[in-house]
Formats: sequence, structure tokens, C-alpha cells
Amino acid sequence: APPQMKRIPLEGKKIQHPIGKKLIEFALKKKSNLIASADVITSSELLKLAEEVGDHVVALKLHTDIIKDFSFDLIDKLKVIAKEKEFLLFEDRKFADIGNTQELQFKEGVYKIADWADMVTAHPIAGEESLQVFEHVGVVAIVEMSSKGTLTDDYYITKALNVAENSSNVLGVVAQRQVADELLLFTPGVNLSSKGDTKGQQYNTPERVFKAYHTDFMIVGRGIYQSVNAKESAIEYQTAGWNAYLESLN
Ligand code: BMP
Repeated sequence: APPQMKRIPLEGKKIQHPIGKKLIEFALKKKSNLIASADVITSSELLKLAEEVGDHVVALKLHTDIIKDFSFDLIDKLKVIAKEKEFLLFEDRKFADIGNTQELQFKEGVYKIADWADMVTAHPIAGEESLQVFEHVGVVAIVEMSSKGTLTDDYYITKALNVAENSSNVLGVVAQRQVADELLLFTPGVNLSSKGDTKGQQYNTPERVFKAYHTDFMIVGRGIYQSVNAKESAIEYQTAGWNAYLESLN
């Protein structure tokens, strides 16, 4: 179905995937559509951040391959915090290969992502069948990037959305625009005080992503983990995001 002018509230979205349903359940219960991106490089920083922001997010997005001292002890501890504070573990691996290789990267190697992640990101660039290897997790397909000069033009986005809509383990997409209601929309590149960085990142406000793009979940990295008080910042983003979401329903 084509995107509508009026947005559908989270509880009205027809999401089939169990992980998508879980995200919506957490969002409504916690009054949060915030995902914190925990782009820190040590286990201790990551665990501290998870404790601080956990009550205010629906998921913690990770880049486990940047963690210097990665171990399954870290994963075990994160799982405990996630269960207690009710958020999902979202590995932003951005798979982008043929199905067979992606399956190995997903299940094997150092990180064994398949053993613990609730959600993963993947580029749909290798086509629909390549995404079938991600079993028992929610896949978020990257259809449009936030950075300056990204190659994800309108043609690519249309084709990528098509792949996403036809893949049963895809629960949503990362994009900087409104998408069909059957998909959950995740939007990174959100910051309350900065317009961008010196490496191509571009930022929007929570207000813009909820009202103009009808996003379902905003992803905030440096705005939270680089702030003086991560918990206070998470509350600030949670409140700004949830209010913008509620206003966008009218
Ligand atoms: P920050 O808010 O610090 O700019 O972090 C954004 C996070 O979202 C990073 O982890 C980045 O990898 C991710 N991301 C993004 O910024 N733009 C995209 O298009 C897709 C992403 O996954």
C-alpha cells in the first residue's frame, strides 16, 4: 500500500514479525520510541551505558566489532540488563554479501551474532534470497543512509523497499523518508544540538523525523553516549521523541 498522509499509531500497525510486535509492546509500555546506539569501545563503558539508558529505550543498538575486549561474558551481562529493563539487543552488522557468506558471518566467527541478537541490520543489496539466512531474528534492511553523498538514490530505495516488503524476516527498514505502513521505520542521524559531523553524518531533530518522515523509532548515538549524563540525555531524547510522535498522530 502507498504511504498515507495520516500516520498509523504504533498499536495500529500490522506487523507480523514477533520481534516487531515486541518492539511495539515495549514502546507503548515505556512511552519510548528511542533506540540508543552504544558506539563505545570497551565492555565496561557499554555495560555502564546499558544500565543508564536501559529504562528509556526499546533497543540498544550495538557495533560489537568495535569493542576491544569483546567476550560472551559481556553478552551474558547485557542480556541480564536487557531482560530486567525490557529492551532488545540490536546488532548493527550491516551484512552486505551473498547469503552463504552472510550466514557464516551471522552464525560463526568471534561474535556468533545468531546466538544472542534480537535484531540485525542488513543491506538488501544482494537480493531477497540473501536475507533468508537470518532466522530467529528481526532483520532491519538498510534502504537509505543518513550520510552526505550516499549512493542510496530514489531508484535504489524503491528496489530495496521491494526486497524488504517481500522478505518475511524483515520487520522494518532504516531510511530518511516515510515508507509503507507494513514496515517499521527506523531513523538514525538524530541529534538535538548538532547538524552533522566532519565525516559526512547529517542530523535531523526528533521533531522532524517523527513528523515529516513518520518514523517509528529514532536512533541516537553520540547525542546520548557522548553527553555528560547519558541517563539524563536519554530521558531528554525519549521525551522529545515521544511528544513529537504523539503530535504527529493529530
Ligand atoms: P550518531 O548518532 O553518533 O551519529 O550515530 C548514528 C548510528 O547510526 C551509528 O551507529 C551509525 O552506524 C548508524 N547509522 C547511521 O548513522 N546512518 C545510517 O544511515 C545507518 C546507520 O546504521
